[in-house]
Amino acid sequence: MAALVAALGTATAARSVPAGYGLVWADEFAGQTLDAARWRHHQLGPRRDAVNLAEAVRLDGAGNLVIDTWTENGVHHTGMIDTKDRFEPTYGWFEARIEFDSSPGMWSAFWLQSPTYGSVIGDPGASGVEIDVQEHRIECAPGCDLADFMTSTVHWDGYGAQHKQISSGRAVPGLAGGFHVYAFEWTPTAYRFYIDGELLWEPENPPVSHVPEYLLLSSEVEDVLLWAGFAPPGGYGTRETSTTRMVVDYVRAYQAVPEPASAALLGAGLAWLARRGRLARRSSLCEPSA
Ligand SMILES: [Ca+2]
Repeated sequence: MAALVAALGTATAARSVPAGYGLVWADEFAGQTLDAARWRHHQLGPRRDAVNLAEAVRLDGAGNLVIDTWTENGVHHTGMIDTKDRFEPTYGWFEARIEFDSSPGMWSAFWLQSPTYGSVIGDPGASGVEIDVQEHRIECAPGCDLADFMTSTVHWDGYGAQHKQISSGRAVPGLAGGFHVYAFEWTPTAYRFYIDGELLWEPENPPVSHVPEYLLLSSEVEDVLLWAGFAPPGGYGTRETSTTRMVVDYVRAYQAVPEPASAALLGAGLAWLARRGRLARRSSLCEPSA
């Protein structure tokens, strides 16, 4: 019995999706090729200090999406994908199980973006916001070690002079090694960021987006000391030899499920019975004692 209780306790602790949510979209990356009905390549061509290529994004045939980063002839290559025009939810619970790489000069992320980001300055609810659930880097400056940090950020009001952001970073021992589940809950009033089922950040009075947003998985290179550190002098290795990669086991999206009609009827019936019981008790109290 004790073993059963312990097992149930473990199962409860590991379950991170709140009650009331139902799965509405997912990619378990079980096939051999990226599903074009779910994903598209994001900004192919030069971006920052790399060139995004479609072939940098692949399924490994063992149930994982892989985004490789490599260097050929002095040029870094990597990739990004998004769900634009395919899956653009408003509100929900979004989670991805990811193993990040720890190479300097690059970072990888699981994030959401609004197709109308920055269109109405001063109204992030109508424009949408950029939500970085997790941006993984290992450096940010000399002596700065971010390998075990979960860094979540919300950007709004464009990327120019009006740009605003709130950010939270917290050390999570062991984050740099192995898979972890990064989750984000977006409600009409709140943002909550989780790792492995543990709440890490819930900003007060956040700029909540009330418009559809698409999901992104990305790796980028920015060969700058004060962001992700310098890239290795010789690059990341060739496509065949590089071990710099982001591996994603799954991405799942859940949204609030309306109360089933049968449950609502049952609830109304129980409420009626309770009222009737109270009335009956009240009337008996009013009856004159014998
Ligand atoms: Ca998988």
